[in-house]
Amino acid sequence: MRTDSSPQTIFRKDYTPPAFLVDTVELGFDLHPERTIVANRITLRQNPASKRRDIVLHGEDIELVQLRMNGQLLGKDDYLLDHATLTIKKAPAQVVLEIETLCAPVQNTTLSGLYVSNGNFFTQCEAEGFRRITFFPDRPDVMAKYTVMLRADKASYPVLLSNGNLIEQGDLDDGRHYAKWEDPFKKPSYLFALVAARLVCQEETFTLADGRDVLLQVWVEEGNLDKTDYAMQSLKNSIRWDEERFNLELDLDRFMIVAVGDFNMGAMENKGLNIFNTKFVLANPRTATDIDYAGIEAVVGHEYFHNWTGNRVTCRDWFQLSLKEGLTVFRDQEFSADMIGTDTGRAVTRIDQVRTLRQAQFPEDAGPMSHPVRPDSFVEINNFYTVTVYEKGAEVVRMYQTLLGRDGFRKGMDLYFKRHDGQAVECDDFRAAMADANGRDLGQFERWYSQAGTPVVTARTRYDAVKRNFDIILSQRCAPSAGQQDKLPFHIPVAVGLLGASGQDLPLTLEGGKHAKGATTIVLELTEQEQIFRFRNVDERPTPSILRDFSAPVVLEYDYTDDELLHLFSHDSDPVNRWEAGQRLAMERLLKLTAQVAAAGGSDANLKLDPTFINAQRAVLTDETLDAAFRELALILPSETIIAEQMDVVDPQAIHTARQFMRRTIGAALKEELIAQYHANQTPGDYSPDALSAGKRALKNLCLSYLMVAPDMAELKLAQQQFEKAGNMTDRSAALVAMIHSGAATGPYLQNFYEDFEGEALVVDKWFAMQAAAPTTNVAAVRQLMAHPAFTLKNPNRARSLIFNFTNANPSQFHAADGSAYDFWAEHVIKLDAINPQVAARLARAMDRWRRYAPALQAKMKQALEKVAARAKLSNDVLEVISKALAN
Ligand code: B3K
Ligand code: ZN
Repeated sequence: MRTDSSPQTIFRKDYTPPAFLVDTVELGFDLHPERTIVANRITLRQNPASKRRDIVLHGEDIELVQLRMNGQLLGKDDYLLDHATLTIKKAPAQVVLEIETLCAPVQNTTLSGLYVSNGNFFTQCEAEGFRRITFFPDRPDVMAKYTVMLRADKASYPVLLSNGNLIEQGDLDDGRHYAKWEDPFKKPSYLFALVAARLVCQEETFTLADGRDVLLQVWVEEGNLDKTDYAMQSLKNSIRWDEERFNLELDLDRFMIVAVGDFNMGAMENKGLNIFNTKFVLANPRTATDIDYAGIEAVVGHEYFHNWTGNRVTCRDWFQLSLKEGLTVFRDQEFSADMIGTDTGRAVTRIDQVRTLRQAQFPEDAGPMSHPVRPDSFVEINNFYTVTVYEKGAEVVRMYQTLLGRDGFRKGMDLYFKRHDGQAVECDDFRAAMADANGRDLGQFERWYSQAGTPVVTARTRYDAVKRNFDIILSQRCAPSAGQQDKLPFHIPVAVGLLGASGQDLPLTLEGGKHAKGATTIVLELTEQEQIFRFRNVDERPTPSILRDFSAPVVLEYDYTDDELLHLFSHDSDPVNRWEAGQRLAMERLLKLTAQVAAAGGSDANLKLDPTFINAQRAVLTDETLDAAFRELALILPSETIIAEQMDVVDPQAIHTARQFMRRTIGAALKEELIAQYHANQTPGDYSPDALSAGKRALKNLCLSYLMVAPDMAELKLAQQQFEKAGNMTDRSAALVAMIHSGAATGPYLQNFYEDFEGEALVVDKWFAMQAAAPTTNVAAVRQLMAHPAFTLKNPNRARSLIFNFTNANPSQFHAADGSAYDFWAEHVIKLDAINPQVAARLARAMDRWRRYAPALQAKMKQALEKVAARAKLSNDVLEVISKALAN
């Protein structure tokens, strides 16, 4: 909470090295929910790289009991203490500080620092939570060795965990016990963790590539041990994968994952002691969907991979966050793709990544919170754990691999670790390692880190039948963003292929290019504002397939004809561009239909969908040579949010009506084929989350959802039967969602689902989420759901399941003409802010794109934003988001 100081903007250019370095940290915890005593003994020494002599320690919401310097008790005149820092002026060169503080974990609803969840103790220190535990130079470039002594009541907290290795444990008086942990590696404070809890674990000994045996544990509450297999399997797969792909080994004797129900984000990579949101650990076929399983694999991988990219080599300052996050997301994406192992499987994961970028990152890049992958300033760093830093950051890392090749990328990684193991470094250091290891100049590539906004690449082509030349003229531009009026050209890899009339890939000869003979995809490097690329020996006018595999995070403009798009949609050997052609065909039509609905005052009475499009959809749906997972993606229409991003003035109701019309029309026209595919893609037998089975379920359930747009009795029955007979959560929840979205009476089914899963918090979250996102659920219905006894604002998963799914995934209701949902939003940003500023600030961002709506909606949105802004007591988190939204 903002108390006696107004928010300060912190700038990357103001970085200075720490005045003092910390060598060792000895922490002692006497854990008690109301009153925990923390004893902290740190050895510090002057940093030769700094001229300053003051020791500056951060501290927040903790009470200082006692402070000693080199054995001497310090009095109030010996240091300066304010709400955020403790400063000792002109300290000696070598210092031992002994600091005793008090905190009240059970009162800590922010879930940052030390807190209590369901009676157990957990910590979350990234980015700046360690200062809520003890006074410390809480910045990532201060790396130290930690020893941790935990003491707590043995009956209530039988399990005591911290980073590294357990070196001692035993009983104390009064029913208490202790455990002492030592982390052999130097680490920044944000990677500290402790757990004191009543938990049980699944454990296993695992042999590393070098023959060493390590202990792997997954800790959960009793009663959840039947849901830990997949997390454990994913952990073992992650360890193996990092050994094989990057030659990186687990460096500890023990690696633990602990699940907690109250958690602000997905998971946290604390050294040797990863703490996870239960959502990304717990799964069995009865409670978890295919998407949940995929999420567990990705997040377990992600946190494990951080052990090298983030922990061994960490960030110099928080502006460098993407150094570890972009790289680690890229690594987890590659891991998930390799786990599927097929080319189409890999493409399907790539398509998912493109959808996320368009759904969330492109809008962020074009909105008030727009920032470069390496931001230049922030008020609250927690607001910068964004899709830009993570997902666009991963795209930037992927482009190195596209430009340098897989081997070149690996060389760059090897050099990066060779140079920087044990250090806190910058994004520039990573780029330098990539460049130096490959003898390449990547100077211009730096602009991907420093310039915000999504570049637009425009392509034109010309064919010379006499000379047999095909030219692709590429140009680039990027709209201005906050503080960046003029953008310089980016270094953009544009992968290109050319299709002949019968759909085959033409062998490519690029003028001036050095490519393997017979290559059918070539990466063009666009570095100037405009460039011409000439292909020789082209016998016929080809159809260009541009930006294959989505080789750069850009918007591609090319004036494709419908015929060309249909040609690509049926033949492109690059599955990502094949999918993309279908999206373009759909988007063109969706935008036209939306305009027609708007012009007709909201009516869909006279809309038409051309048979060409329907036939193309039919062809893909019934093409048994294609993976089910790919067919499903090819048939999903662009989301309402993505459609909205293409419009100058957004009309959410018209978009919804047009998209629903299109779905209903496809559903009716392809009814027979949809039913046939529904039956052909059943997955009888034991549930398995593998990609092939998951793909079948996805296609089958998409068929069901199309059939359920305007269902007849037989279709309704199909959904009801699936709901009743389903042997897994994927099918069960898909049937229920289809019923809810169809507007059919679902009361008893919802009730039945709730009763079956009342005791499974993650499934109750789904129950709230599916209702919140249904276009039939208005704000009044959401308010009613909030009165349900299972609802609470205090648990982030629960708050997100209902409130965020309504504000972010139900646009036609959130933007109801009377503005009532905006009032609801303002009310809950304010309520949540008093509990948990990080969660509140995420909700605050639902209004980011308010300026793009019709004037009447805009005015109401502005009012809601101003209502929040007018509150006297806002966290810096929310204040930053709201003031940026309102700023001109
Ligand atoms: N590094 C953490 C995120 C911490 C978020 C702090 N607000 C999880 C991850 O990216 O792996
Ligand atoms: Zn991460």
